[in-house]
Amino acid sequence: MSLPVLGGIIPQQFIIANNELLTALVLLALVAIIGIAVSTLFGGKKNVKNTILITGLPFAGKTVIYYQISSSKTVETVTSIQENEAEVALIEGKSSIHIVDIPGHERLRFKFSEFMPIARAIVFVVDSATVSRQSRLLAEYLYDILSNKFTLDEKIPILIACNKSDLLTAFRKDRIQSLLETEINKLRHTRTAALDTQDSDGSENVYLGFEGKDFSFQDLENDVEFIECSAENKDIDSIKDWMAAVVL
Ligand SMILES: Nc1nc2c(ncn2[C@@H]2O[C@H](COP(=O)(O)OP(=O)(O)OP(=O)(O)O)[C@@H](O)[C@H]2O)c(=O)[nH]1
Ligand SMILES: [Mg+2]
Repeated sequence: MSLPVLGGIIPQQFIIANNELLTALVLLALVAIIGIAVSTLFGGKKNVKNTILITGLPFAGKTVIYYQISSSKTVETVTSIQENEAEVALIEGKSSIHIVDIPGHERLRFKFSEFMPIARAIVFVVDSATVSRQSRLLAEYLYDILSNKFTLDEKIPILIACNKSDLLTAFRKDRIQSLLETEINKLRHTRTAALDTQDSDGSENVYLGFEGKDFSFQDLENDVEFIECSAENKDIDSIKDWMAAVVL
């Protein structure tokens, strides 16, 4: 029997067993299968965004912090030459998060951009004792992170962890914040003077903050928080709490 279901939309040679109703049902089933596949694929991607990146310049304390969070151990470290990755259950009973410690070496630091598509949050670790000497380098790396396409589009929250607060020469977080703001302010002009193209690491030549106003982290759409910590003293609960809060 042949019902005029497809009304001649599909050429006769594609009609299964000469039955339009059967053909229509098969088509519907195909559309449903494709729909389910697409929603699983894209719905799943959202769940994949449970990665927290630990970034910062060399010697800031990233790997020590990474091991304290992932295995509650204090380890002797050497300069990282590749990233460390772990699944960590920050809150008992809650699903685990993926933590990635990115090497700080200038030739490896770009790797942070490879993880940006799955990044939920970023911890930027600063050595509070050398911050005045390193302010330019810190601002440059931070600028790359803040102007990254994913940071901007998804308003990725950023924690600036002012580590090594146990050292007598360590700067307090307020001073670190204003040093970084001053340095980023200077960088804004040079960065935006470059050609209006996207860099290979995915950072765009965006002007951070408002034109005609000194740069302030408060002017960003991202939530940027500063905390003081000391991996040496195992005083990193503020990092763990922040991580737990952003993935909730
Ligand atoms: N005093 C003090 N030293 C620390 C603290 N955290 C880390 N360190 C020391 O700083 C040095 C560098 O620590 P790492 O964790 O290896 O540094 P990193 O940021 O991973 O460095 P790269 O892998 O080179 O990017 C080590 O000697 C640590 O013991 C801290 O809170 N206080
Ligand atoms: Mg390291």
